[in-house]
Amino acid sequence: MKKIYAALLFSMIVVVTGAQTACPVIPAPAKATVTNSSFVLNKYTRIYVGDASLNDAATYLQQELMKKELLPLGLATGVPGQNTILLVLSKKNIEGDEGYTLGIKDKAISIVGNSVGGVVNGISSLLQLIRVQKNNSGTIAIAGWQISDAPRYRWRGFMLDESRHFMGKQKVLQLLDWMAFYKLNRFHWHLTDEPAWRLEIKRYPRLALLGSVGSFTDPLAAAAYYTQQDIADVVHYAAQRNITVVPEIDMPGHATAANRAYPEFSGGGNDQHPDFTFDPGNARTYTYLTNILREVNMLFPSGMIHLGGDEVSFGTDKWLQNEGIKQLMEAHSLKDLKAVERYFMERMADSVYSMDAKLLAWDEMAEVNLPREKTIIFWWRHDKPAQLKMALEKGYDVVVCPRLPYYFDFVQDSLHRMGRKWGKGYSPLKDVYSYEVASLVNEQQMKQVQGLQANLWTETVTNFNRMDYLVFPRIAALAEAAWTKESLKNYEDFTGRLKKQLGLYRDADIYFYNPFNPSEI
Ligand code: TNX
Repeated sequence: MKKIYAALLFSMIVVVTGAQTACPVIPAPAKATVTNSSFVLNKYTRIYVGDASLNDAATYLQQELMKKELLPLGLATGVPGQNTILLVLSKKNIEGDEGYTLGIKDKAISIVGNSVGGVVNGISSLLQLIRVQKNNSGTIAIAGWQISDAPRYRWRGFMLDESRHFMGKQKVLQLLDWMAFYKLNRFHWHLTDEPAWRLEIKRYPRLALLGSVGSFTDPLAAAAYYTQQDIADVVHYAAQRNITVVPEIDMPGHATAANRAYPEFSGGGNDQHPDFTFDPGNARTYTYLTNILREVNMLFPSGMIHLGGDEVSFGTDKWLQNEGIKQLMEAHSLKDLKAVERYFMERMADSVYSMDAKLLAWDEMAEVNLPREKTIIFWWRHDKPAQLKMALEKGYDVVVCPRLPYYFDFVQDSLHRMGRKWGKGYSPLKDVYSYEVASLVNEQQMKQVQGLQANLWTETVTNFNRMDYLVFPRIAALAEAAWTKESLKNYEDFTGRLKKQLGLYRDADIYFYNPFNPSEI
């Protein structure tokens, strides 16, 4: 008798664990079990919104089902009946800040989140289950699942550089759709750099009007920038999808386009990088930049501004001949140009903090002394782990985005010519998936690691196809690395689930790289 029980128990365990790996969702949920039910989604299905704060989440679900499933679903009025998708807020039995449960039963689907973001994440899991299971028969029957899920990291980011090449609003909204589909929740928008300034600033109109002419590959490219209305639209669209938009206004380096519009604030550069820096020796530079940041802070309600701070030394050749800088160095006993850089950043940091915003910056700025609770450092130089360690030792929160494997301008396959590679350095799907920062960080410091981010620099990204080819399918691997606990990560299993996603890319006209058939284009 005992033996029979043991065998029964064993087969139940096999069924349960088997069911977990079979869940097709990317990123893999913390817990997922198959149930015997099946929900039929049709045009009579209604969406029940359990709390007014979930209206935007409902809109996200409605828009997606309209676009891809051609189902214009209405909202339920009054007490929810059968054939309903319920969106509910509750803190009970749900982990983390953005956790959720998703239950698919015969008569109803319930998505319960412990926050609006949690509900959005539940919606994205549902959308994935719908899309990878749907056939062409017209009816959409979704197999029963009971999922209970929460993210590993709170920062699951993607950065797009639109200074080097402008992609435009429609492409950005499409990117936000895919980010939400994979539960990425931070869109870092690199809007200013050497070739162009892409953001309207009302107080300094020439920034957009003159600064937005040109691109990395074509100095004569027509002016292209986001109006403040465009920004508001993108920020709202992102918020509906649980994505916080973080603007980057790079300084004091990478300032060439701005200096073209307002040369009086230029600190010069060199032949390779003309007018690369803002002028730290001119007191009016600080007022000018602070005025810009005030508008930026109004436009982006994230309460975070990324000030760059990278590669300043590319353009400091003329600083020692600058009278203003010489005086500044004397007045504040600044010994060298690094000290001037630090002074500049500390002063601009005060402006950011005075607006009640957090300051974000690249890892060069780990050297600056800033308040830890208001600063996040982005570690990008994979060949300089010391910089990451310094940031952590100083107590800063950190976002981890090492060039290899998280710079998506590096190619996915050593044979690719679209994009960058350095000798053997490129970023295959597997590296993006498998990356773990733990070997560089002690357990205590892991609490300061906010999460992971991929950065798409666009020097080589001249059109949408090139962008898609670099982003897909690595975005899915990034998402699982940032969402799923290490103990549940499994590359073989991931690639099995990924195969189904490629069909979705085809349906969406995405020009993706197929890792299972590298010669396909
Ligand atoms: C370094 S990463 C940069 C970018 C370039 C990128 C190219 C960083 C903070 N600065 O300006 O676009 O390399 O991979």
